[in-house]
Amino acid sequence: MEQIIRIAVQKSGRLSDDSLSLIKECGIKFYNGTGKLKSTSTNFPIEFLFLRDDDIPGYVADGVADLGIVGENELVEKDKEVVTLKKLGFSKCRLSLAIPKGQEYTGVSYFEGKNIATSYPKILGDYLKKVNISAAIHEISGSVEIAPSIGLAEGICDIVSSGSTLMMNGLKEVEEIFKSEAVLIANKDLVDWKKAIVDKLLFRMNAVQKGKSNKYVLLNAPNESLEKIISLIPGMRSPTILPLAQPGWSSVHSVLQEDQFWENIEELRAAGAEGILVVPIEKMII
Ligand code: PRT
Ligand code: ZN
Repeated sequence: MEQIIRIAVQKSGRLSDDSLSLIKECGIKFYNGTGKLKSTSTNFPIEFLFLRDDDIPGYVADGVADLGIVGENELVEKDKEVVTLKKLGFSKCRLSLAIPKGQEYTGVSYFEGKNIATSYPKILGDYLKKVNISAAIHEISGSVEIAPSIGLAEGICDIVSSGSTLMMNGLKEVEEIFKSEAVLIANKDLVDWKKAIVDKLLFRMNAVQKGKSNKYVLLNAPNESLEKIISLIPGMRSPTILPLAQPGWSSVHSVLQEDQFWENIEELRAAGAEGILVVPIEKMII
């Protein structure tokens, strides 16, 4: 049998583009024609199944797919036994309770004895149990935000990202009950040769992610401030220092973490650095 793993990705929706870009950034080539349900990479032992996101946890749990990319909200709601290998950092959102804007919110006891419409009955049910509230959960599969205005429920529990859908429907967010982002999941009983391919893929994904969270920095500095500057940007092992044509000056090259970026740049300027260039890194292997 040909040794190839299968990954389930969302066919079309909010997860699709980022899932496929991540795979492409890992150097994995494949043909993704519209309407195709399956595709095989031409340069990596992986086959793609394009599915509704709702079906991905189940396919991975059953072993129809070895891997899947899905939102944590869908994963927890479906409650299937799979292994989460990695948070992927995209499709971030939250699952929140919301009520009509005009209502006074007095805390979670507001929901006692009320009706709540949602597409996430499990996550909501678990939350209500945790906070000791008994409310009736009305499961609906879409357009949850209109439930209060048509008299179906007094409140809703739905995915929120910018908040504009709630606002447009005269609702306000009152409790965040779950945070979500896309995750890479795997079947829990992968055989060794499949695990080896998954490890190769993870190695590439980690390199891409590390690259994204770091920047390559080039700057010029007077030689007398080099010591201070090196202490600010230690880099992967240590920075590269090259002499400039102008005597007494050097060019310093190093790597900086994106999240400390502005703070570091200010300190570098204060230490005498100038001509600072910040360049994205495509991949980073340490
Ligand atoms: O067809 P299929 O079943 O595959 O897709 P789907 O329609 O069920 O899901 P899709 O593509 O809409 O979302 C896939 C995943 O993206 C979700 O499971 C979440 O993990 C994640 N995600 C991130 C979101 C949002 N952001 C989001 N904003 N999922 C849905 N929304 C919707 C939300 O339901 C609400 O209607 O957007 C609206 C709220 O957005 P704001 O920006 O107005 O607050
Ligand atoms: Zn769905």
